[in-house]
Amino acid sequence: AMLEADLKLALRHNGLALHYQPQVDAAGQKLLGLEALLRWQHASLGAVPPTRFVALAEECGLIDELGLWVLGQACGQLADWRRRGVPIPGIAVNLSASNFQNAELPAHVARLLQQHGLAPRDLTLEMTESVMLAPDPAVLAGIHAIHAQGVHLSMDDFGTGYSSLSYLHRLPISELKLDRSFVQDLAHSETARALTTSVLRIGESLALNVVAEGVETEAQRRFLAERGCPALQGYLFARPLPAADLENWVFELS
Ligand code: G
Ligand code: G
Ligand code: MN
Ligand code: NA
Repeated sequence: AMLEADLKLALRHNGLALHYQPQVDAAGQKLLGLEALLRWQHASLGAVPPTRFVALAEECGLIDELGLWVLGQACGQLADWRRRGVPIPGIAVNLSASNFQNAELPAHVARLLQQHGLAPRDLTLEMTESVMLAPDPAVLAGIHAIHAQGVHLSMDDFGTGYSSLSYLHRLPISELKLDRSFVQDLAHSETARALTTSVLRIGESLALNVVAEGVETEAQRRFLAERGCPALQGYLFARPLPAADLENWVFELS
C-alpha cells in the first residue's frame, strides 16, 4: 500500500521518466526509431523495475492514467525533438493489455497526436501476446480503431507468450519484435537460430517489420543482418537513455 501511494505521487508529480532506446538498421548505421521505456527512481528503494510497478498500477487502478502519461510524454518529447531539428523518425510506446480495454484509448491517441502536431505514422504502440490471452471484443475494437487512424501496432516479445500464429492474421499489426531470449541464444543454440530465421521469414511473407531485441554482440548483429533482419535494438548500439543523452547519441551517429 505504501508503494502504491508512492507510485500515485510519482505519476502525478513528475517522479517518473521515460528513457529512449534507438532502433537501427542491420548495419547499425541508420536510426529507424526509438522505444520509450518507463523508469521510476524511488527515493528509498532506488530504481523500481517497470514490470513491478506496471503490475502494481494494474492492481490499484492506475494503469489507464499511467498509459496516458507515457503516451503524452513520448509525443511531447518527439514534438520537441522535431522543433529543434533532432532527426527522430518515430517513437514506440509500450502499453499493457488493460490499456487496450479502455474504450477511450483511440480518442486519446488521436487527440495527443493532434495536440503535438504529429502524424499517426510517427507513433507505434507495442503490445504483448498477453493481449490475445483473453481477446475480448473491446480490446479488438480498440486495436482496430487505432490501426484505422494510421498508428502502427507492434507485437512485443514475439515468440514467448501465447504465440498462436492465428492472431497474425486477425490483428492489424505491422511489426514483430523478436524476443531477446532468441537473440541471446544465437551463438550456442541451433534452435534459436532456426526460430529466428523462421520469424524473419514470417515477417517477410506477411510484409511485417521485424525488430530484433537485445542485440549485444557483433556476431548477433551479423547473423541477423545476413538473414535480412530490417531493424535491431540492443546494448550493442545503445542502452535506453535519458532524452538529453539520446540526443547526443543521435548527433554522434550522423
Ligand atoms: O527497460 P526494461 O527492461 O526495464 O523494461 C522491462 C519491461 O517493462 C519491458 O517488458 C517493457 O515492455 C515494460 N515497460 C517498459 N516501459 C513500459 C511502459 O511505459 N508501459 C508498460 N506497460 N510497460 C513498460
Ligand atoms: O518492452 P520490452 O519487453 O521489449 O523491453 C525491452 C527490455 O529490454 C527493456 O527492459 C530494456 O532495458 C531491455 N534491453 C534493451 N536492450 C537490451 C540488451 O541488449 N540486452 C538486454 N539484456 N536487455 C536489453
Ligand atoms: Mn517493448
Ligand atoms: Na521484449
